[in-house]
Amino acid sequence: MSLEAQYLANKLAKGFVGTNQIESNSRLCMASAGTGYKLSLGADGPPGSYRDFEKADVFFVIGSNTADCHPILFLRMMDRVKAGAKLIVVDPRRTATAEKADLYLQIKPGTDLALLNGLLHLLHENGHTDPDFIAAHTEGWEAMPGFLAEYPPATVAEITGIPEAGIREAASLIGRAGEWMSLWTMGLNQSTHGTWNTNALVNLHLATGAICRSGSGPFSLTGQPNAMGGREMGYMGPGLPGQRSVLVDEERAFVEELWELPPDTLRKDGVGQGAVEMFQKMADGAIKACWIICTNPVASVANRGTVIEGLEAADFVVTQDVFAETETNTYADVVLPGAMWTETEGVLINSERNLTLASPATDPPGEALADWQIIARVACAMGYEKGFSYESAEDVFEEIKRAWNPKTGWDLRGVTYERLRAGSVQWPAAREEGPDRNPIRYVDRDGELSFPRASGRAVFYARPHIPAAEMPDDDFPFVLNTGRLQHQWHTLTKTGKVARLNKLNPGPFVELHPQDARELGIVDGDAVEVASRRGRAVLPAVVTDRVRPGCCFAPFHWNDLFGDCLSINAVTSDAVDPVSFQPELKVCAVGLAKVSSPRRPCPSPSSRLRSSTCTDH
Ligand SMILES: Nc1nc2c(c(=O)[nH]1)N[C@H]1C(S)=C(S)[C@@H](COP(=O)(O)OP(=O)(O)OC[C@H]3O[C@@H](n4cnc5c(=O)[nH]c(N)nc54)[C@H](O)[C@@H]3O)O[C@H]1N2
Ligand SMILES: Nc1nc2c(c(=O)[nH]1)N[C@H]1C(S)=C(S)[C@@H](COP(=O)(O)OP(=O)(O)OC[C@H]3O[C@@H](n4cnc5c(=O)[nH]c(N)nc54)[C@H](O)[C@@H]3O)O[C@H]1N2
Ligand SMILES: [Mo]
Repeated sequence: MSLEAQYLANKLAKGFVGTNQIESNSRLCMASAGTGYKLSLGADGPPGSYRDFEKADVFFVIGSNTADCHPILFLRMMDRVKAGAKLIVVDPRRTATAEKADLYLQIKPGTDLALLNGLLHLLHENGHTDPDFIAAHTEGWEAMPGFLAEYPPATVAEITGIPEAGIREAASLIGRAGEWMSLWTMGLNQSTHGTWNTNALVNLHLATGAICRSGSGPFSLTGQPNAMGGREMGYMGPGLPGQRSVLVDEERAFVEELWELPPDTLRKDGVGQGAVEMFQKMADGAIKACWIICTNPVASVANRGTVIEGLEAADFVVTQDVFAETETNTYADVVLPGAMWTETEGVLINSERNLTLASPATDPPGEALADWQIIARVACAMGYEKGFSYESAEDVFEEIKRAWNPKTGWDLRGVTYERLRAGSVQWPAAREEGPDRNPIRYVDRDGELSFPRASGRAVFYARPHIPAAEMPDDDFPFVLNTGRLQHQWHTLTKTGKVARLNKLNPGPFVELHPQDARELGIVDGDAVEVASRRGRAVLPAVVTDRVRPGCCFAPFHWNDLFGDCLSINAVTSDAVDPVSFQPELKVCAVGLAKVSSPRRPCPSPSSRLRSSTCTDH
């Protein structure tokens, strides 16, 4: 969704319908990073920029398959690596990214907190921290040395499965680096302690003073193209535009004024606990109707059985998509035709706060309209003409700019459609005549650093290692990891229609280690049942030592449109992080078994939707 559509969806829900029940796929994606940043630094969003890639001496890539999922950035990083920078990769699966590492740490799934604490233990022990930075710009360090004493290399090696030498080598590379960056994505976020992962990673930067200066900093790679914009528009949970929240009195008052609403219109109650809970509430009958825009939750939400139950129980379901056939549209009473970003105008904001104006390359087909227009028209038809009579996306953007937030530095005041037509602009952008690039946050014009917290200081949080919510046991002895492939995008509504991409990544599979395959009597291509406490999928085996023994991996791209028993989200766990409410999509306990009946070939994409219940194969 464009920034304008995200903004209007939230304005309609919170400002006019009067519900705080709005969620977005960021809850499956960036919620933990966003929540972690807010706690550690005071505001959401990375403090640095892509420019930092050109100055870093060490890249610490953890829980991110950058090569496949952020390929352009990966090439930028590899240019720097070719020039001598060192690349450390932490991932339980030996990905294309890991293949390029100077130091690859094949971590046991879900044990990153132990590693991060263990690295800080060594940085401290080796005298590689920056006491001046700690004293001037942080709080909470006093508690750290005692806490870190619990994470000596031998203990960390035991918990993480990473050899002690590898842990020491990583700490030494980071400690000796002049500038270093950490990059992370879903391997850290999609965890029941995802927020803590961000805190522990930020701790490393605070302790070494490697933050808010060129070439250094914690850098979460955003998933969806405009998911940063969405976070800034407050399109999930308690969010309000300009990095605000309904939970803060002054922020509600500010937005009531912006939206020309009487004081105390916005509710502070009824804020939910994430997307998973929202579907549970639908299943329980507490939520009666929903409008799903630009997301395909029947395929993408953890433990999707709850989503299906919710949609079946709801009185009224509206979906709004650019394609007629999606797993979720099947459950809709009304389907609204959205236009694609290539057919409309709208602003998108990327990981490094960079605003780009998309302009139409072609007209939308049939009755399709830009998402913001559909939302505005529905709002007007509901009687809210006063708040939703916009002539253009640009009108909406001009209103969005008024949500400038001096507290977090969120500032688009200097950005106009006209300026964006000439090129992209990175916020904070206060003035039209200001620079297009504003690469470092929290540093004022005199070079003074102040974090957006009352004390101006960032915080060290001591975050102990705890196991994932669901660990393997006798019934479900394997750990399932899920994620992406280089040539497919999420639920395949777009890439699944491109023959060339389907040739490169033709179908679903489950990877398992040769040792496990031998014990289970499985060879390449065998149909394997992947079953958890919640459901099952049947996928062809790929036997590979890319995964650790005891672990398996399946991409989540293929779902009901492609056949029965393919949806890995019928299997995944919906246990959530108690702080960010982000579900655990990377660790869940499963059983693996060879399916003896001959495997049916995977049908090609077809219009025929299969039943969502997977009974027989
Ligand atoms: N080709 C392609 N690119 C994409 C997308 C796509 O669908 N296709 N989607 C976009 C979106 S929205 C997102 S969010 C990003 C996601 O980008 P990534 O997060 O890089 O991709 P994933 O494959 O979900 O997972 C990343 C890695 O986390 C690892 N991992 C699993 N468990 C753990 C763990 O416990 N610890 C650690 N350290 N690592 C672990 C996995 O093995 C995997 O290699 O990609 C974006 N880019
Ligand atoms: N098992 C497992 N599950 C996961 C993940 C994982 O790693 N493992 N990752 C999670 C993450 S990080 C993410 S971001 C989610 C992604 O999950 P989703 O957002 O549900 O996945 P998409 O396939 O990107 O769905 C986008 C939908 O919007 C439609 N669409 C595209 N463009 C437009 C437009 O301009 N307007 C409208 N109205 N519709 C449009 C598409 O056709 C599609 O139906 O998946 C999550 N689910
Ligand atoms: Mo994502």
